[in-house]
Amino acid sequence: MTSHSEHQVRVVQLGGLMPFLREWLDERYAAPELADLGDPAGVVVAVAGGGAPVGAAEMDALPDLRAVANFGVGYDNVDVDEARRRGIAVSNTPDVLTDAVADLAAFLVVDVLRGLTAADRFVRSGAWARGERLPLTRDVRGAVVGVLGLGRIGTAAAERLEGFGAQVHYHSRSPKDVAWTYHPSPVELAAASDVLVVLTPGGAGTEGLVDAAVLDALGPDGYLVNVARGSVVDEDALVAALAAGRIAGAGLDVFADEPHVPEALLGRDDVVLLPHVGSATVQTREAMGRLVLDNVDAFLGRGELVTPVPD
Ligand code: 8YV
Repeated sequence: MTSHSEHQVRVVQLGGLMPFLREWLDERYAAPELADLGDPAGVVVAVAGGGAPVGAAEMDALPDLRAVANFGVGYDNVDVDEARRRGIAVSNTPDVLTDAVADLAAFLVVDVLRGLTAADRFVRSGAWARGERLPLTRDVRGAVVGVLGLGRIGTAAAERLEGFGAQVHYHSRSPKDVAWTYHPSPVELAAASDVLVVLTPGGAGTEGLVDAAVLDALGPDGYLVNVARGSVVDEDALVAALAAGRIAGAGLDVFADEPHVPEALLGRDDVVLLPHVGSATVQTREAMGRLVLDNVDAFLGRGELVTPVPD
């Protein structure tokens, strides 16, 4: 531990950070947690992660704050409008996690179609040994995978799924220069899809985008995969659609109120539930951490962030 009292503290940790990144920040900048910060004067950069909120209250507590470096490509935890009003710049960690999250999206598509996680439970429960049988599952080849949000991660997921022989359809705010089939609305995409894969950003602009109408368009043979943000899906509508058999199943890495998962999902064999692990590999999390440090260094050195969030 570096003694904070001997230094002018310029960087503060806003919580939600992984232990390795907390160590790096402490070693490099002697950066305390906000709760342990004495005098906030002179703190110009705050580092946040794990969805820890950064809003007016945090900004009020740091009168000299000029930049927020967020550990994560998603920055729906940061009140960017409030930051902009106060002249506070915000960075995220794009690109370095694209492959890991796209991998997980593709794995969940394969899992829901082939029933892998349910099959693992079948073996562990002794059902196989007792001579019980699992129902047959579905081929990935030929399945229509509808990517909702064709950004960096959506595109990388689509490429992977094409490798499995799936047909890619998508919806984004506008059509992209790609060979995949565009649909002008989430409902139309869902109606055409066997698996709808949510890969939009979170935040107010996409809240509840996947609602009961989208789930009904997906239909009783359709699956939902969400590796984006829980807020994009109306979770109550999802629970109701699964309970009524109005969709076939779901693969979920994100939830509306993490780490809380709706009780009604826990006992269901037609859902795969993961604890928000899209980017959770050693290599990817370290690369995200290095990019956070690059942003902090660049801001302290020349007043600029390396990967500012888009306007
Ligand atoms: C992380 C994520 O789980 O990058 C994001 O937006 O959701 C994930 O990579 C999280 O941000 C790290 O705490």
